[in-house]
Amino acid sequence: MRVIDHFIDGEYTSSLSGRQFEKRSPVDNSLVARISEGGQPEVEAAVAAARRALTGEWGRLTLDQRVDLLYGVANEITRRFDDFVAAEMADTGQPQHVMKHAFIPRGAANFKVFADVIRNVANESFQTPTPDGRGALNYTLRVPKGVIGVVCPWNAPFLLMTWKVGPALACGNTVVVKPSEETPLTAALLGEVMNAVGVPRGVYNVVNGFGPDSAGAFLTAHPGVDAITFTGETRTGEVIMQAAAKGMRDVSFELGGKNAAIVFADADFDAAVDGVFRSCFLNSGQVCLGTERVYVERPLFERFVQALKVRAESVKYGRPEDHATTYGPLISHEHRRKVLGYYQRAVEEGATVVTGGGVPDMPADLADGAWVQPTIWTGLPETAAVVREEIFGPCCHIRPFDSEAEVTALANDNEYGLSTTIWTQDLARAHRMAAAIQVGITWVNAWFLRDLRTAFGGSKQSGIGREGGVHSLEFYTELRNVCVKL
Ligand code: NAD
Ligand code: 6OD
Repeated sequence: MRVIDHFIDGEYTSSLSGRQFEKRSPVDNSLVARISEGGQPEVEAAVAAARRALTGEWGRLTLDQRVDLLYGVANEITRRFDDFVAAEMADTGQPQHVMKHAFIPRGAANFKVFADVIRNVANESFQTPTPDGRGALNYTLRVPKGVIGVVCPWNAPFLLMTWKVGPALACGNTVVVKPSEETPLTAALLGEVMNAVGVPRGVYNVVNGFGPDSAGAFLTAHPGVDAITFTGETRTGEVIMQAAAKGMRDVSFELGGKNAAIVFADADFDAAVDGVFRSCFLNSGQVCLGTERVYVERPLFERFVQALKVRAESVKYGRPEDHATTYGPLISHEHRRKVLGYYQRAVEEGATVVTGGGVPDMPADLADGAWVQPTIWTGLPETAAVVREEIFGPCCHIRPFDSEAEVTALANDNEYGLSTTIWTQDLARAHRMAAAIQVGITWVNAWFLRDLRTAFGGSKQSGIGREGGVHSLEFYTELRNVCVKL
């Protein structure tokens, strides 16, 4: 059986304890690999390697040399594209077209874009008047923060990990990554890429393991970690924030969401149905930016619900390698229990189940996978748990609305504030609403259309800080001001 080890100081290593855990396929529950389970000793070794690398060969590289290495990483990911696609499919069970056209290409882009950003960023300078008339020159130096702890979720593992590792390395830091215990494969594979390209040892480290009382908690509590970047659930973020308080370490958090899609009667109907369908059901609904609340202007309501139902019922379940497959399983049986719990709760709260609501009939070879049906509800009050809480599954509640003011208030009435999509031909209205809705990202007539130079992050309980473009530099570097009397 295949074993996935930690990647520490440029080498694959098993755990001192010899402990391993199983990675099972979400598709059929077969054993994919055994994973070395890290604890305090592995975190200690990885943080020590990362600290050494800061002042070693990596720390001595010129900016151009560092940028060239990051381009090399991106090109090597592209050369090993099929390996990354296969690894991510084995981890998540999601269809190959999603991997090939969205998630894996972003891995390469995450290194290139931040190499470009760091090469082109200008530092501020001021000519400061002084009483003697000679003046002074103030300028800033941008320095790496040090060792960055990177704690990752399972839903788009390679995209989300490289979204943090790319800018962290571009800025000259070193990293210790703790991938999700559900999806360790692509983080491990990236170690091979780093070695092939000649990234110095200790710059990129991976420790596998769990969260509480395990690798995640040990890493985030480690005093040798200078800052922590985390993507995952809001409640986990609260725990990590407490760990980071000791030693005054900075945090950047991308957390949960309960995102609204708003469809006006003047919208391009087919585009809106297609966009809302993707935002609800891509990756089986396991996208932080995904839609779980849909608000449709009343004249369009019935037609829209029926059209979305048709699309939801047309998904093709299957193995990720099969070209015909459009829809995969949830990440695990544990997550399926949570999602099915919400499906049950919706019925108890009085929902009309438009479609789905349970487990699909699957052929015998897939029957042990973590499958659930895409699900649509109507008829619930805004107080219902499935309308308020993040489910992180392939489901949405659709409700009619009558005015811009009403739907703006509905969209804002939630503790999360990650993203919104607005479907309308009236761009003046779209701009007005984008300014009024309390989220980090608003899409108008689009969803998950990304320009990596833009600010990305959440409001309210959806996160702290912004990453993307120069905003990532704010987190992954510190500014030192130098004042020179002339
Ligand atoms: P999670 O919070 O359960 O786990 C994320 C990571 O944190 C895992 O690696 C886990 O092992 C680790 N962890 C758990 N407890 C920890 C602890 N006490 N100390 C240190 N590390 C700990 O999240 P998940 O279930 O893997 O991912 C799904 C969640 O992520 C959803 O809420 C989703 O909205 C969110 N998410 C947000 C974004 C965004 O950009 N805002 C993107 C993707 C996912
Ligand atoms: O596109 C990104 O940079 C990003 N962080 C996407 C997050 C997707 C969440 O599932």
